[in-house]
Amino acid sequence: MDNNINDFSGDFPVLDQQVNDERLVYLDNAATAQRPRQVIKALTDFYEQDNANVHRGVHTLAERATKDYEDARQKVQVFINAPAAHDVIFTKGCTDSLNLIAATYGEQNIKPGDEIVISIMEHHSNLIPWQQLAKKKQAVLKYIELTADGELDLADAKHKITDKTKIVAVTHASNVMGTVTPLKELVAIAHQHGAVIVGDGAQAVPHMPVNVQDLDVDFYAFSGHKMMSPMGIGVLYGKADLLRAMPPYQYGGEMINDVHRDQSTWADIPFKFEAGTQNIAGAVGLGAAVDYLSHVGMKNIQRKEQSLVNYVLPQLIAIPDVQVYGPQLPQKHTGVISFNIKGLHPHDVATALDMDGVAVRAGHHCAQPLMEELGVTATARASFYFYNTKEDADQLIKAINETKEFFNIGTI
Ligand code: C6P
Repeated sequence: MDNNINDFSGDFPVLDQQVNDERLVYLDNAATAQRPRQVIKALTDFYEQDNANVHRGVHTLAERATKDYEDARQKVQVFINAPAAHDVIFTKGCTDSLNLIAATYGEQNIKPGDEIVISIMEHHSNLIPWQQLAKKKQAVLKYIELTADGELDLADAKHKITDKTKIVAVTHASNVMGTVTPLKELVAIAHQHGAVIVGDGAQAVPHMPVNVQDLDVDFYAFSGHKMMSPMGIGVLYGKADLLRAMPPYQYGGEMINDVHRDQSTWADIPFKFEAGTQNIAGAVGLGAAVDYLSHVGMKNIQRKEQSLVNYVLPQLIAIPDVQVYGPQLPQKHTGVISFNIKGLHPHDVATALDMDGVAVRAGHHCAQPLMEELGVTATARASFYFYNTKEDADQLIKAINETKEFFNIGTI
């Protein structure tokens, strides 16, 4: 185990508690991460000192709030290496960002007979917007399939992406199997065929260095709350020429240039896509989360999570009657691990683990087509973040063994 960046316990007040008389082990980070004191303080400071609406007032608080908000945008720009701050649009979250692209770029560019290509491991947020757009426009929705060990099948992607493809939309990391997709290669294939490509970074940005210019991705979406910011704030990155050519998503205050009785013109990016009062405090909190993550270092975070997976995955796979879905090799995994215990419903597993203080998610994880592909209706899912420890992994393994014993699994 890499112990370099092991002790963050003091920074995360919520982790310092017992549930059901056991030490809390929070392994539901793919659903939402916990917030460090630094992010909570940034929020409190904003509300106690600077709170005002942005881009509207000339009074001191309005100017401070505007600076805080735009500073947060610049922090995100640097964090993902976007070419300019105006390429970073604040949204409500990853779901909102993906819907924005479908409702604007998709509406404008998809015609009958065009093809949209996604993968079978997509979260519903990167599936339903394209499914509904395809239906509305009489376009064809195609799915890139998985290899036998749960990775995105690049050969199938080469086959599915054709000159008829107008949009490719693929997750950067699976929220079910922890698989990292070859996004850069997919970008190259999509561009060879003249298609734009959308990356869903919800499970990637919090866990690994992401460089949108190096990926050369056209659009990239992610949520703040999975990277320790407040909920209700997210990001859509887009290439400026594409964003400028797109129609607005919503109409209202602050997204306009001029409004007359019969016609209106739009503000430049990013404001064209930020109609109405935004989640200003959320953006400030996201900026603080970016500061925290940058201070720890995304490479360090990735290394720490990898060492946790190296430690826990082989132990999990070795437990009789436990099935792990997706890649079985730790180096092919993020900190997300889905599993089932033979004969038990994942909800019962999650409830039993909670009795031992271990918080995991159970269900279809908003990826029902993937569940169908895996031949299950649901899984239990443990998802690690850099503040988790080897002791957390030990408590998970112990709790799984106790759950098996409690339900007499493997003893008859
Ligand atoms: N996945 C999970 O427990 P929102 O809900 O907008 O913040 O993020 C949507 C989303 C999009 N793509 C991927 C790959 C995701 O994992 C998620 C959110 C959570 O797996 C909640 S369902």
